[in-house]
Formats: sequence, structure tokens, C-alpha cells
Amino acid sequence: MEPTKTLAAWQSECAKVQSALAEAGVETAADLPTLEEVRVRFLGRKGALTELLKSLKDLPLEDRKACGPQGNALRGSFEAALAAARARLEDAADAASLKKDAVDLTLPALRPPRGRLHPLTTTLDAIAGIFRRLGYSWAEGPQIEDEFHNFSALNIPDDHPARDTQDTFYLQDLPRLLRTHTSNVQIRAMEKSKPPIRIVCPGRVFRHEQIDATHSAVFHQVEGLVIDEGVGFADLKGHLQAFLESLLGSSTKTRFRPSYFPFTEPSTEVDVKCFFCPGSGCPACKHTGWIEILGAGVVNPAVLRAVGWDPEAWSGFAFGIGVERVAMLTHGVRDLRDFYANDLRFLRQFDEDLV
Ligand code: 2NM
Repeated sequence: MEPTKTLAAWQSECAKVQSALAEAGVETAADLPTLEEVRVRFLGRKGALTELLKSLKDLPLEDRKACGPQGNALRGSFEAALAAARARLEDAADAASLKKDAVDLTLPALRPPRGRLHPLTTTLDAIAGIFRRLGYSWAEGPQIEDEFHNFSALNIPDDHPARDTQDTFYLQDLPRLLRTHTSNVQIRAMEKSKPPIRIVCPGRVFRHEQIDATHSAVFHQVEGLVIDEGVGFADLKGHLQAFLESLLGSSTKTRFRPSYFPFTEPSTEVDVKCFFCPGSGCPACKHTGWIEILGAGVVNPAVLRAVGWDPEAWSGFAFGIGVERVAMLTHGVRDLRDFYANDLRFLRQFDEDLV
């Protein structure tokens, strides 16, 4: 093939490529895509340096021998400059990402958030746990109940105000109601067994109440029942004194006041000496020095008769404890609605109670 290019022409093109390379900014390219653009501009398929090297074949043989090494040297130094620039940019990118995603392994670990039992649950468990250690079994029953198990069997007369719709939630189309205490469980436990019995009945109860800081339409009770031969008021006092000392401390002072419930006779309301003030009076004890904590009494013979148990042969006592009321006193909570709001700022206050 006849040469079509002169040495002078090739040398001039080579000088142009060389000066274009010098101005291409390989050393100062800001990032890898820019550098790649420069590479393609000179060494791509139609790149200026590629074309220059391809045109070597158009030179006379003698000139090709002289220009070949010159062209290759140019490509060599350009490729070396590209490699150096690429290494510089990659190092910089690595350093930037290390800085951005830096992990300080000397920092203390973050604790994963941990759930806990609700203070009403721990209070209910604490109450039931004390009675378990006094030999009581745990019994549960329905929250939707009939009038017999919630009222009649408990010697609550048909015209008693507690049965009024002002106080009790009745179901719309059924002769059923939401239990107003867990005594229904005790009636059912007696119905399906024989004396003796010693049970606690923890659970949710419902009353048609005006809701305020100390009243909720839904709350929790732990009721207890002991029936055996010759069990009376002295046993009631012994069990409840032991319970209160275990719950509130061995120096707890109690006061058994006479009271009235249809299902017990005699009946009593039990107060503990105020543990917020030295007896001098404060808002917690309504300036009386005493805090009412539970109700109790000797089971009315009418209740035993209602379940077919012989009141001449068997006797015993029963009590009812409001879980919310105890939890308010033991946790220093002034508004029981705080227990139901599920505000973690409130609930987390009691994390230290659990070990
Ligand atoms: C109270 C107070 C006094 C009570 C009575 C009975 C049953 F079923 F045996 F008759 N259960 N609970 C009772 C007695 C409950 O709550 C303040």
C-alpha cells in the first residue's frame, strides 16, 4: 500500500494531540466520570490518540519506525497519567465514605428497647402471689354473667340499687350483664365443687360510673373466699393482716371498721395507717390518717344456701380488693386514668420496680 501521509503531517498531528493531552486536565479531574470522558476523548474508538496511532500505517516505512515509538510513548505516558489520576480519585472516594460511614467502636452499645409488665399486672400478680403463699388457688370465670351469679346468689335483692342500669351494664338483647365484681366466679366455683374451698378470683369488672381520677367504668379486682369448718372473723383478720403486712411492710398498722355488704355478715372495711404522712393528715388519707384498702366479711349463710352448701356445717369469709386502688397507693399515682392511657412516659417511671 502506498504511503498517504507525510512525516511532517504526522508530526504536526502528534504535536496537536500532545498539547491537547496537556490541557485535558487529567491531573485535576474532579471525579471518575470526568476522567473517563477524557480517556474516551483520546483513547476511545474514535479518540484523537487512537486515530493518531492508526494513521502510523499511512506513513512511509522509514518514518513509521521513527514515529511508532513516539506514538506509543505518548499513549504510555497518557495511560500512566490516567492510572495515577484514577488511583487518586478512588483513594479520595474511599476516604470520604470512611469518614461519612464512620463507626466508633469505642462507643457504648445502644440498649434495645425492652417491654415490661404493666403496673396493674404486677400489682395484681403481687396480690394474688401473697394469697397463693397463704394456700389459695387461682380461679377465673366469665365477664358476661347472668343476674343469678352476679346478684341473686350473693343475697343482693331484686330492688337493690346496684342492679339499676345506672350502676350496671346490661346487654341489649340477652338477660345478661357485665359482672360488677368477681364474686360471680366464687359462686360458680362453689356450685361446681364441695367444701372446703380457698380461692382468689382476679379479673376485670365493670360499673356504669362517672369517670374521674378515682373511678373507672372498667377496673380490676382480686376477690378471695375461704370456706371450711369453723372459719370465722378471727381467721379473716389473721389472713388479711398477714396479706397487708406482706404487701405494704411488716410494720403496717390496720383498722377493721364495721360496714355492710349483703353477701357478708358481719362486714368490715379495712384501713391501713397512712404511709404518706405520719398520721397527721394529708390529701392521700383525706386528712384522716387512715387509707381504706379493702372490704371483707363473714360469708352470709344465704350465700351458702344459694349454692347448696350447708351453713350449719360450713362457714368462712370473703374479701374484695381493688387492684387500681392498691396500685395508686403503692406507685404514688393520683389519677387512675394514667394506667389506661398507655403513655410510655408514664409507664417507664416504674421500670425500676422490676429486677
Ligand atoms: C367484698 C367485700 C366483702 C365477697 C363475698 C363473696 C362471696 F362470693 F363469697 F359471697 N365474694 N366476695 C366480698 C365480701 C367482696 O368486696 C369489697
